Amino acid sequence: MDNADVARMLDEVADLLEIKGENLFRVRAYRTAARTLESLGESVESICKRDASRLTELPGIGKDLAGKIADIVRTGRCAVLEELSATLPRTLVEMMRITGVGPKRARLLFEQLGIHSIDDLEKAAQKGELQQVRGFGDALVAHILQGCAEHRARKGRYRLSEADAHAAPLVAWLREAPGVEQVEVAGSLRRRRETIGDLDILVATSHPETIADRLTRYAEVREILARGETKCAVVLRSGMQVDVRAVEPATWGAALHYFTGSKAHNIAVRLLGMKRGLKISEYGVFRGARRLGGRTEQEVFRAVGLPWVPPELREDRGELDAARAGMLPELVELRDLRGDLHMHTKATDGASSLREMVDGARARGYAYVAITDHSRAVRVAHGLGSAELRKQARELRALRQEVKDIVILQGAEVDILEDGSLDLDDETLGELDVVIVAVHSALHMTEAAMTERVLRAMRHPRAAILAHPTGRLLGSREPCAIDLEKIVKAARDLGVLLEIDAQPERLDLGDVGIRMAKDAGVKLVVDSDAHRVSELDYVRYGIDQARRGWCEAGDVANTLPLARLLPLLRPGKRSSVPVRARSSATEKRPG
Ligand code: DGT
Ligand code: CA
Ligand code: CA
Repeated sequence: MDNADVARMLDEVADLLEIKGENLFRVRAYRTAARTLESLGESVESICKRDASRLTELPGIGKDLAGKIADIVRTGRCAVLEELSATLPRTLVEMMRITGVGPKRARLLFEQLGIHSIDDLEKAAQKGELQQVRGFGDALVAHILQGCAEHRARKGRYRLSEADAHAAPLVAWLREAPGVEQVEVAGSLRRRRETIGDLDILVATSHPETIADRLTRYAEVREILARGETKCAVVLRSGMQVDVRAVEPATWGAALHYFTGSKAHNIAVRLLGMKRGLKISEYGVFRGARRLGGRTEQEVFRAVGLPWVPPELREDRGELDAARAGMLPELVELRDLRGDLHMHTKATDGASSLREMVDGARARGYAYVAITDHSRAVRVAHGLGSAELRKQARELRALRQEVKDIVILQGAEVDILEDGSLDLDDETLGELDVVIVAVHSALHMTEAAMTERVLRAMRHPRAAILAHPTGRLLGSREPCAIDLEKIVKAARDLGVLLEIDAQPERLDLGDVGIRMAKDAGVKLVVDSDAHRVSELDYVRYGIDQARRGWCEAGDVANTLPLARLLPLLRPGKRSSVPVRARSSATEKRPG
C-alpha cells in the first residue's frame, strides 16, 4: 500500500463519520492523519516495517491512529471502515461531494428515501422525489441536479498531488529494472496540469521487452489492461490507470516529446515539421527514410528551428510563436520564492502551532513569513476577532525576540462578507502587516453580485491580497460565478495582489486566470495556505500553475526581497498607515 492509499482509507472513515454525525474532533483527527501521510517524504509501509511505533512521532498521529494505520498497512483493510460501512453504504461518500448535498443531507436522503449513490440521486431529483424530504426545495434540487451533471463531466480525474504521490514510487520501481537508462513521467503530469487523467511513464532501456514484466510485478497493480512488447497499461489499486512505454535510448527524445503532449502542441509541432519536409513522430525526426534525430527533446525542437520549450507551456497557447520569436518566458522556479504569505495555525483550523509554522518557514530558507489565521465569520475554523488577533500579536512580538533569522509578519485571512465589507474593523485591519481578503460563504450569487462583492472588498484600502479568487475545489466545487476580467482589471488599478493558492484541491487562480493576470500586468502571490507545517511544501504546486500561466519570477510578488514586497502590501496611494519597525533579518534565497 502506498501512502495515498492509506490516506484515502482514512479520509473515507472521516467522511463516513461525518455522515453519521459523529464528533467533529474525531472526524478531523482522521483527516489530519490522512494529510500527514499524503505529504510524508517517506513510505508509511517502510516506517511500519522498521518500527511502527515511530508513527506516533508524525504530527497529528496519536497511539490509537498509529495502531489503525499499522493495521491498514499490514492487512490492507481497515476495521473501523468496515464497521461503518456495515450501516452506511460507502457510496454515500461520493454522493456527499455533490454540490448542495454534504454529509447531513446525504444521510437524510439515505434514511428517508434509501438514496445511496449519485445515480440514484440524479434519478430521484429528475423525477421530483427529493422534494418529499424536509428542507429540499426546488432551488436546492435544481442545484443538486447541476452538481450531478458537473460530477459526470469531471469523473475520473485526479489531483496533481495525488498523481505525484502515485507516480513517484512507481518511477523508482521501474528505475531499478536491469538495463534501464532513464525513466520519466510524461503526459499531463509532466506538463503539471491541475488534474491528471492517467499516468504516462516512459522508460529508456536497452531491453524494452523486460519492462512489462517489471511493471506487472509492481505491488500496487490491480489489473493489467494491455500487455505488449513495449507498451503496457495497468490499473493501480487506487483506480488510477498507468500507460508505460519502453523505448530504445536513441528514440528517447522523440518519444518523450510525443507522450508529453499536449496533443494540440504535438500537432502544431508536427505541422511545422511538415512545412520543412520533415516527418516528426514518436520514433524520431525523419526526412524520407532518413532519421535526423530524436535522442533528445532538444533535437526535436531544433529540427523545426525552435529552442526547447518547457513542458508546462506545451498547450498550443502561443508557445511555438513565442519560441520562434525568442520570447519564451524565463519561468519562475520554486527556489525563487523568498517567503510564504498565507498560512494558518492552531489558533484557528491549523494543526501546527505558530512556532512550528515559523520554524517550518525558516527550514525552507525563507526570508519572511506571514501568519494569516481566519477571521471570525469562518466559524468552522474558529476564526479570530480583534481581541484574539491582538493576543496573537503579543505572541509574535515575543517570538520575534527569539527568532531573528526570518521576518514574521502578522496578517489575517479576512472574510469578505455578503455585502463586500470585511469581517474585521478598520482599526484592527490597520494593525496587521498583511490583509488577505477571501470569500468563504454565500458562494452562490449571481455573477454581477459576486463580482461587485469582491470588488468592494478589493477597494478597501487595507486589502493587499485576494485569496483563492474563484473559490473552486477541484473535483468537488466549480468556480463561483465571477467576472475574472473585471477582478483582474481592478487588481491592476488598485494594486491588489492576486493569489495562486497552492492547496492541491484549490490551485486557484488556475493557469488560464494566471495568464490573464500576468498579461494585464497584475502581480501574483504563490501561497501555501498551509494548515500544518508539511503543507508549506504545497507551494510547489502553485509554482507549477504559475509556470503554466507563463509567469516569470518578476510576476510573483513573494520572490521579492522584503523591502520591495512591503510597499506592495501597503500601496502608498491608499491610507498611509506607517509600516511598523521590523528586525533587520538578513535576506536570503532558499538554497
Ligand atoms: P490526461 O491523461 O487526460 O490528463 O492528459 P494527457 O495529456 O496525459 O493525455 P493522454 O494520457 O491521453 O496522452 C498522453 C500524451 O500522448 C498526450 O499528451 C499527447 C500524446 N497523444 C495521445 N494521443 C495522441 C494523438 O492522437 N495525437 C498526438 N499527436 N498525440 C497524442
Ligand atoms: Ca495521461
Ligand atoms: Ca495515457
